[in-house]
Amino acid sequence: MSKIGSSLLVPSVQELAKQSISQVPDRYLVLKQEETPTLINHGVEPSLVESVKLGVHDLFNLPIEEKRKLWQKPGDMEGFGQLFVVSENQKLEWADLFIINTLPSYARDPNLFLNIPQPFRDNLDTYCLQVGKLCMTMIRQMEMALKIKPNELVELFEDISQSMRLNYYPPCPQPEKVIGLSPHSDAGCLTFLLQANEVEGLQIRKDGMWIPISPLPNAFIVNVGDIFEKKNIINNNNNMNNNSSNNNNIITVEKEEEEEEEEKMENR
Ligand SMILES: O=C(O)CCC(=O)C(=O)O
Repeated sequence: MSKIGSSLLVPSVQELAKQSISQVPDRYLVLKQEETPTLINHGVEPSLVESVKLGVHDLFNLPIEEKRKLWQKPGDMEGFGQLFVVSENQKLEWADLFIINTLPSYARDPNLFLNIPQPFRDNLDTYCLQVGKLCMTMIRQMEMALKIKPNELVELFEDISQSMRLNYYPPCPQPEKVIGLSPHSDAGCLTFLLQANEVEGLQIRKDGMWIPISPLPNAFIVNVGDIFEKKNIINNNNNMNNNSSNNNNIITVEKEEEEEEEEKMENR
């Protein structure tokens, strides 16, 4: 499995924030974010989601000595650190990230995955499988909504890899002068963004305007990534415009009858 890229090593923002500094180091200062569907009733167990949130909280609160064991290695992207840092002069984001390949399981770095404390590691494992299943359900529904030949997208994306990014934004003494995460599009197929608490900050760009997104309990923000958009523009030039004009941004996953039957069988 090839690496997804690399990033220069950067310090822990969480540790920096602990130093009760009144001024943010120069490197974090910046001169100074589309409506995306919010997904509820998604089938990922609420208790599992809560355990994962707790696990993320505990992971970022590990002592720095423990976190160092999970830090990015030079030339690698997985672990604690930041993404796309290519120069020592580059402005940094006011965030600590933890990046990990999650599926297929053989793509996991055992040195990293097996060092994630329990029970978070097992919960993460189950969570990733459930989100992976949700992703395929969404893709099937998008095929129908976009009138794409059945299974065409499913076949394209069913073996796609899954990775996870945990973003932690420590309190900042000069919040107006930094940026938590720079404006970006997601490179992959679909992103399921789980907001861990009620703190607002996420903005999505639509029609040239940045729109604040208020966190909803037990909901995912679903972002269509670059790969999916490109594939659909090429394959579905005409249908795209005609069928994607649904203004209702709260969507629920309707389970297909077949899946419901499967579940009934499993629960017997
Ligand atoms: O942490 C957030 O609210 C935004 C996360 C995000 O856009 C990303 O990780 O790509």
